[in-house]
Amino acid sequence: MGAAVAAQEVREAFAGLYGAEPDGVWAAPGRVNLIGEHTDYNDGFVMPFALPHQALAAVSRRADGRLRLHSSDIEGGVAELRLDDLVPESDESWTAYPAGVVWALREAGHPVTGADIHLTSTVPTGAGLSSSAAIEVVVALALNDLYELGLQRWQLARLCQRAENVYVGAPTGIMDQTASACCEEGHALFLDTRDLSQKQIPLDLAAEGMRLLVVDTQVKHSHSTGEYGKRREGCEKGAALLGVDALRDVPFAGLDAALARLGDEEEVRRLVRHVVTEDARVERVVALLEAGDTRAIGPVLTEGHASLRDDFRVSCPELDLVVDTAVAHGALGARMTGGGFGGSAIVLTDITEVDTLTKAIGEAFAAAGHTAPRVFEAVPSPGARRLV
Ligand code: GAF
Repeated sequence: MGAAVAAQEVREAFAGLYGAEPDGVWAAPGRVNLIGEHTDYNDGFVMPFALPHQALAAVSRRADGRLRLHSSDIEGGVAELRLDDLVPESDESWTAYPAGVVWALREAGHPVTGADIHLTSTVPTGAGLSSSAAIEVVVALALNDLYELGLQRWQLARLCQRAENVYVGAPTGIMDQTASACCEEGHALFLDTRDLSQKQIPLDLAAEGMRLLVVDTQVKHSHSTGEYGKRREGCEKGAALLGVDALRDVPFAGLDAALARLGDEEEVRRLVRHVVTEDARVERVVALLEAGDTRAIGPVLTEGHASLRDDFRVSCPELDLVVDTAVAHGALGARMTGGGFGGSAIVLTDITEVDTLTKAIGEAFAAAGHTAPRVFEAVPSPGARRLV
């Protein structure tokens, strides 16, 4: 569906719900991460790009301290909240994401006095593709425009992360919100999560005869469950034991010495090894892409998967099956993407191998008795923007 048609549908749905045309319509995408996993809460490097799948929001201002929320993707009608009643970790439903953004804006002193919001999204949920960040960012961007707050994209991303960490209660990093807010069409975003400095790296796989497939294993995951938080705590413990602010400060050249200093902390040692080698992998991928050697990133992606599986331990049998099958059938590289514990993998392949790989992965899932995966092509797409 074209952007104009989608925007018109959202406008009409808003008018049907709230009895008036919205002040505007905004879009914010989900993302895949090419490389740089579980590095963002260690002040490290990441390299996501925006998906064509996006959240759309039709929004109008209100002046009476009320927030009305509706999603066409969820049963249950319009939720009506009072801004003064917004309290962190008080809401376990989907409304915590948009309400959390309003809470974070107000808590930071921005004069938001209410809104009517209608949302719809094509980002698959629970698939490790940042459906929550897309919702947060589209709401933040809309309110930034409507209330003329003048916040920059990276500031919106920080506020959205705060909404997710404090209001929703999920201890995630800054990658997903920054990807949704700052990615550009035709580019991957090389992001330093310490200071949010960014570089847009051109990525035109089709021009080089390649494709990037996303394989959604259909195994649902959530970052508010304990395992993600445990990894984060383990990394913080590693940084403390090594006397650095964050694991980003452990140089790759000094990794062996750092690991030796961790003594019998085997669990922490593995986390540290993943983060430090993963930061180095991001830098390798950036160097290869900038040198025009795109095919050579494949093995780096696969190496990253092994590190997430063996050291960081956030993979699962379905993700491993995608990667193993893809590599065995001629993929250039493959890895899980996002937080893990389910969700999606990415497969870099020559265009000539797309059908063979898709079939092989489907057959491997059927033979293992897993639910059939959903496979689609990912093209670097635009970041968040106003449509109408
Ligand atoms: C999830 C989190 F939301 C991100 O912040 C990041 O940590 C990612 O998992 C792992 O790289 O998507």
